[in-house]
Amino acid sequence: MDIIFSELNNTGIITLNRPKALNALNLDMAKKLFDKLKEWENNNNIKRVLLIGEGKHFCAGGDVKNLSLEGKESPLRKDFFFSEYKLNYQISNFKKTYLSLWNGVVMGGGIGLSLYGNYRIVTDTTKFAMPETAIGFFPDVGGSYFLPRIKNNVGIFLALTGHVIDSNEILNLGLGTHYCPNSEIENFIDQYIMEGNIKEFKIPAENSSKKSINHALINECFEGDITNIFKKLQSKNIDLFNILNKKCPMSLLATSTLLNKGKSKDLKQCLEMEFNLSQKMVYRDDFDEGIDAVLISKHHNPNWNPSSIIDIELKDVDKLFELNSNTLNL
Ligand code: QUE
Repeated sequence: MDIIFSELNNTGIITLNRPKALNALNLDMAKKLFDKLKEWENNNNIKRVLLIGEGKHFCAGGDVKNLSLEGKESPLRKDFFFSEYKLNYQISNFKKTYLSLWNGVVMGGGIGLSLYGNYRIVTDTTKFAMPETAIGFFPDVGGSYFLPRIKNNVGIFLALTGHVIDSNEILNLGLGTHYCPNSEIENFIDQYIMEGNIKEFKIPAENSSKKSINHALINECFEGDITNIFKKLQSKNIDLFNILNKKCPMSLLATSTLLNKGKSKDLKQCLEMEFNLSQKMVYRDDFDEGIDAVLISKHHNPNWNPSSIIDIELKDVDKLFELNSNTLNL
C-alpha cells in the first residue's frame, strides 16, 4: 500500500508509504487521499488529521519519474495533475485541524499536500525546495499563489533556483509553523493524537544562527523580469548566475510569468492556471529530458531546447498560457 490510513482517538492518520521513492505522490495515492478526506470531513469521530511520511522523509514531490516512463501517449500526464491540484484545493477547504510533520525532504507535490492545512512542523532535518525548473517543469501545487507572497522576493528566488532551505528559514518565511526536535517526534505525535494539542519547542540557537540566505541580495536581484534577474546576478553573485544557467530556460520564463500572474489571483484561480500550464509543459521534450537527467539516467547534464533564454520569444511564452480545452474546474 502506497498510502495508509488509520484512525486513533479522534485523529485521522495518513502515512505516505513509498520510503524508497522518498514518498513521491502518485495518482493512486492522490485519489485515495481525496476520497478519505471527503469521508473524514463527514465523520464526527474524526476531529483532526495527521499527515506523515514513512521513513526519514516527508515527500519528494509528484512521481514524475513514472510519468515520464509511461510516455507521452498515456493519459497519466493529464490525470495525475488534475487529481493532484483537486486534492490541493480540497485540503485548503478542509474544515478540521490538519497537521503535517515535515521531516527530511519536503519538495513540490509534498508541499501541496501540507501547506494549505493548519500546521507544518519542521524538525532538525527538514529540507524544503521547489526544484521543478531543473526538470523542465515549473513550481506548481499553488506555487503561483504562495511564492509571490513571500517577502523580499524570496519566493521567486526559490522558484527559479530550486534553492533548498532549512528549518530555521522555513519558519522565518512562515512556511513552517512549529519546530520539533527529531528526538521528540514520537512524543509530539502522541500528544497530538491523544490530546489534540501541539507540544511547543524552541529552535536551538545553533540552528537559528546557521548561515542562511541573503535576503538583501535576493530582494535586489530577484526583482523584475528574468532578463533583469540574469543581468543583476551576473554582476552581483556569479554562483547564483551559474545555478540559474543550468535550469531549463523555458521553465525559467514560464515560472517568472506564472508567479507574476499569480500575484492577483486566489488559490483556486492559481491552481486552474497551473493545470492549464502543466498541460503545455508536460508535452514539451524538456520535461522528459529534465526527468531523465535528474531522476532516470541521472547524468545531470540536460540538453535544453531552446538552450538559452535569449533564444525564446515572448510570444512563445504567451502560448504556454493560452487556454486549453480541458480545464480544472474547482
Ligand atoms: C525536481 C522535481 C522532483 C525531483 C527533483 C527535481 C520531483 C520529484 C523527485 C523525486 C525524488 C526522489 C524520488 C522520486 C522523485 O525529484 O518532483 O520518486 O525517489 O518527485 O530536481 O520536481
